[in-house]
Amino acid sequence: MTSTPTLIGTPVSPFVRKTMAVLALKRVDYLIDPIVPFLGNDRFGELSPLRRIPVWLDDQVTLADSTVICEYLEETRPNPAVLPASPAERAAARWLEAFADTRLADVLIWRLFNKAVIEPGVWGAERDKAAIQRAIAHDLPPVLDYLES
Ligand SMILES: N[C@@H](CCC(=O)N[C@@H](CS)C(=O)NCC(=O)O)C(=O)O
Repeated sequence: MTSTPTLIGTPVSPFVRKTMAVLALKRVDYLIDPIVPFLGNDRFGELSPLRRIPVWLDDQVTLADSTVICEYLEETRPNPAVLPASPAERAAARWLEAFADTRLADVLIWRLFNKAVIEPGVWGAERDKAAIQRAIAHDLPPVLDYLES
């Protein structure tokens, strides 16, 4: 008998939510262990050597990257597909994913959410309003313009 897979990571993370969206589209049964990565214990460090979420655990694999997890889900559960059929459209979809995982995440998670929520809420630092304003006014518009285009 196979055990129910587990997704480790709080849905506050967009990388966890990306993986949850693919799991929902594919109607996969799984358990969620909604940990906050900064507070993860030694066991978390063993499962996720970069100490990042999400982590996927099933009878076959332990994976600690959302893109790798989603590709694994696509290959092991091909219907319904989340990627388009043609190579060009698949590549375009993968590029949007890569852009979102890097530049969009850098601005939204690290420059904005980190300054507005994590630093004051988790680490007790003073909220850096100038940095937040800079991210909203300067860093975010070109990223959203590119996605709109
Ligand atoms: N490339 C990774 C990035 C995951 C990532 O950066 N997750 C953040 C939460 S949004 C995290 O775990 N951060 C913890 C840390 O940086 O210590 C993926 O796609 O899974």
